[in-house]
Amino acid sequence: MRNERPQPIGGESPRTADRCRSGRLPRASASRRQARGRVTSGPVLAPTPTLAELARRAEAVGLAVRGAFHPTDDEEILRPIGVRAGTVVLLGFTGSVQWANFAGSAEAADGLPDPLDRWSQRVTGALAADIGALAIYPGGAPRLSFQRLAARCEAVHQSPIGLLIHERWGLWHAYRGALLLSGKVELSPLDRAAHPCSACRAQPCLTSCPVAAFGADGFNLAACAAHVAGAAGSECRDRGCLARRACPVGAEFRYVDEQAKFHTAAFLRSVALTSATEASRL
Ligand code: B12
Ligand code: SF4
Ligand code: SF4
Repeated sequence: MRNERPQPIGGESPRTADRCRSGRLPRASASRRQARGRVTSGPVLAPTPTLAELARRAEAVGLAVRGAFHPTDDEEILRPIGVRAGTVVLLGFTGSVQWANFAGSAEAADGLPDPLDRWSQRVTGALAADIGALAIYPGGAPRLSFQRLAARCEAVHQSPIGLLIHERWGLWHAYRGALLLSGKVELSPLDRAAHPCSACRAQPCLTSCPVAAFGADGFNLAACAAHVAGAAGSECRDRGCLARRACPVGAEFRYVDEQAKFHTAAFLRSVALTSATEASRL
């Protein structure tokens, strides 16, 4: 599949969006396969929405538009899914602004695994189906780098602790999905604000972790996870990563305790799952 040329998007049905959401590569219809490299005729496409219209629709389903970009015809970031798009629109959370939309949802209350992923897929999938876009997700397979997507869409920078930092939201933001549209949404040039970390001499994020998980060799995931899961880790476990909380940028957007606790629990589950998978491969 990787060697196939990217397929264009155009007037996809909800089923195509479903296939993409489920992690399977979207397959082009016979007519689109024949007309590789361009968006074909076929179903009448809805006019390409403006970014303001997309922001309004995203807000209505509980998400924020985080930015957008026009990928190249052979966009490296999208190569794993073999899809060609006119515009990629990134959706996500900023601080705790959208948290209540999820926290009050059926998924948050049903006791089943991965409630936030399921909520994100439901609301983003419905939006994608509405506008004839494909939806992709940070947890999808094949895995796409949402941090690299984000760097193309909005003014974010790499922080010393690996997370992307935004001049307004600081380290308090995340990505919930992206819409791939066939048309080119009109975009203003990206205003690359100055890197917030360049004005931060003290770099408290690097010295606040009780187990010094951010060292010269990168992030010590095992040390972090052991601490967070242990008796001494209640501060990280219940209120979120101390290193992240030490950052002065966007401090007013720090996650509310309920949100921080939810993410830390998800992080621990994900690390346990990864270790179990790796162990079963040995
Ligand atoms: C797998 C993954 C992890 C794994 C990383 C294991 C590993 N090193 O492989 C684990 C479970 C450890 C992890 C942890 C966290 N992650 Co994470 N993670 C992802 C995920 C789903 C895939 C990354 C990937 O494999 N990409 C594919 C490769 C090709 O792209 P890449 O950009 O080179 O990927 C690397 C980085 O993303 C890095 N990475 C991922 N998360 C983190 C976190 C930190 C602190 C660091 C240093 C690096 C790092 O690991 C990848 C492989 O090297 C992405 C979503 C996505 N699809 O991008 C989120 C993502 C990168 N994670 C995110 C977050 C927020 C976290 C946590 C802070 C979650 C939390 N608790 O709230 C924690 C950090 C731990 C902590 N102490 O708090 C956000 C980052 C947002 C931002 N502002 O930059 C993302 C984009 C998810 C999202 N929905 O927004 N994560
Ligand atoms: S504490 Fe300073 S160096 Fe660390 S992420 Fe925040 S601004 Fe950047
Ligand atoms: S969660 Fe706690 S242990 Fe893990 S990196 Fe953050 S401060 Fe360190």
